[in-house]
Amino acid sequence: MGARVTLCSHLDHTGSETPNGPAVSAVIETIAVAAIDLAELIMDGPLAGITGKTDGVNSDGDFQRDIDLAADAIMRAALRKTPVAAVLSEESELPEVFNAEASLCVAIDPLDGSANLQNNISVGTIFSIRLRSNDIISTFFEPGTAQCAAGFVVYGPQTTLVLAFDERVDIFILDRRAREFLLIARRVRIAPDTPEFAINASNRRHWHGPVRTYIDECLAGTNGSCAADFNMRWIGSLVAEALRILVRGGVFLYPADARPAYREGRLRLLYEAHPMALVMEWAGGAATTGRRRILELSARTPHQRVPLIMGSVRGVRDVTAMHEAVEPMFDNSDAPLFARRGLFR
Ligand code: FBP
Repeated sequence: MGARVTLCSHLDHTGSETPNGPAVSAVIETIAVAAIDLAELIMDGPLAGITGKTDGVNSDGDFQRDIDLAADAIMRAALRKTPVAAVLSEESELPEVFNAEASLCVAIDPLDGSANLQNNISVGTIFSIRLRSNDIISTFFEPGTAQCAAGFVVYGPQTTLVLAFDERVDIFILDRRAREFLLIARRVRIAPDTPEFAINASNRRHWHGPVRTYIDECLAGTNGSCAADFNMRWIGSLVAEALRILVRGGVFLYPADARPAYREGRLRLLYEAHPMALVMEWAGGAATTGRRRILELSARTPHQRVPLIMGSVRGVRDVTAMHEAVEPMFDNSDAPLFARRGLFR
């Protein structure tokens, strides 16, 4: 890549057509600066007193580690200085109103996948930005199409910022010495047809028929309906899986399954699935529940969960075809009884 383009200079030239573009840029820049502090804390880990131990549970019943609380405090303190009316964080039960006159609302998972940190595996921050409606809190209950920007940071061997803004997706890497993000990939496009899937296969016995059939077809390789030998990846860290899809394609599935706590999936709509879906679609990929486009869904509760299938258009289309071949009432049935073969061609 030619000239060195910083996130700040990129934002100066992007989003001029977006309503409240300068305010959105200010929020993005603030999240990025806070992410630099968080990256340093994560890098130091135990050296900075981070034990990784659970300190309790959040309102949704997830274990909260000291690093989750530290990440939440860093992001919240940063966002207070921006034109943000309210913030919904994974770590608190309800949205918090910051500045009732401000024009934007932010949903954020300050540190996704914190359980991975003890093994030095990538974790991330995921964010979603919306223009506020008259009633501040109802902003969060509008469909994902209401997002004006979204993105995520991956704290891994490099600190990477993926930004969906102005209907395009760009990738930045942190220059640690200069403490600024530099553009490394513009207008990223997801490969439409990569034979690679990511799913937590230990849950196979709980999956519904369409998901089980799709994965069985992938595993059948050139002998199956997909007619391709598939590779498998599972990092167990949403941000790392999403970045991999942007870089080399493939499909990621975290479906609903038969376990009582997973009837609506595992991942959260407002600060995981919605922002990821915006990133995927603006990079030419797709994101669905298997039956519905994620961006058309509205949350009923702040921490609502949702099945998430995202990535290359061909993979997402094939999973969707498997669902369409089965009445929703039979989702919970064994695949061989209900799936039709030869759907992919
Ligand atoms: P948290 O929201 O609890 O941090 O977990 C989210 C997550 O780690 C995702 O990043 C990842 O895709 C998923 O959970 C992994 O789930 P599993 O425990 O089934 O591997």
